[in-house]
Amino acid sequence: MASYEQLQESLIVGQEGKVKEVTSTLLKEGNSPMEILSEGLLLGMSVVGQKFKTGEMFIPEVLASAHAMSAGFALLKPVIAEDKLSDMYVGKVVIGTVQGDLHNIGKKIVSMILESGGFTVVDVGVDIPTDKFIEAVEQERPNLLGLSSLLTTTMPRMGEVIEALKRSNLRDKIRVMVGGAPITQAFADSIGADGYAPDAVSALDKAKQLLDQR
Ligand code: B1M
Repeated sequence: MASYEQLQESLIVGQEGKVKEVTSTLLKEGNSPMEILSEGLLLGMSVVGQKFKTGEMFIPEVLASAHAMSAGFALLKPVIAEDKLSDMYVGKVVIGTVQGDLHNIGKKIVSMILESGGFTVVDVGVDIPTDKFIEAVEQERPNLLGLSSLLTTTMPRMGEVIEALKRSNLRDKIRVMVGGAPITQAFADSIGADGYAPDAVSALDKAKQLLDQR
């Protein structure tokens, strides 16, 4: 029998093949894909973050873990999509990571969970300049704009996007949700975002709540 601990350990040491194998076994053994994601992959990745911070792991090792995480996540994605919480169209979201920031994994997971909850998601990618977000909002006309940032140095870009929405007369047509490891509710409030979510599952709840408030 496979375990979440095994999955975490193989992710931490960046063994992509083993991560795929344990993820598949956990799925075959009937574990919930959302639980495999949160108890296995996400917990493993948070250990990677701590080890990176304390200097026990370096960028090439972190990247190996990130690749392993993506490989495991790719196996879960179709199953989570099949398991849709709702088939109803809830709304449209444009989501991206702000300029200067290349972190992709959390945003991808948030996108996937929003899709599984019935949202149509347009993921514009990472390192997205403010004007590209404005273009995407003008083009896609989403109900919600999602901004992700993992670096304290790129957090201010979120406020700049909100200011640019105001200048383009788009602010009152759209809800803005922010998230990422360094983001807090207090920061979200300070830049005038409509909502903040600490993780992907609460991002889905928050997104629905924000659209209900329209
Ligand atoms: Co970077 N990195 N990294 N990194 N990296 C962090 C963020 C860091 C906290 C590590 C540390 O020091 N402990 C630190 C930031 C410190 C700070 O700003 N205070 C850091 C640093 C310093 C850097 C570099 C500067 C390192 C360097 O080059 N010296 C560099 C910056 C590059 C750049 O962006 N310009 C860098 C590079 C990288 C890699 C490329 C090696 C790799 C990214 C690979 C990739 O994404 N393709 C990487 C990784 C993997 C990490 C850690 C270890 C893990 C991030 C991750 O994927 N977590 C990270 C440490 C950490 O966060 N613990 C770290 C898993 C993911 C599922 O969680 O992204 O938090 P997360 O997403 C969550 C929530 O935050 C939330 O939901 C998600 C799912 O539950 N969420 C939202 C995210 N977005 C949301 C949006 C929402 C709502 C919720 O609404 C729209």
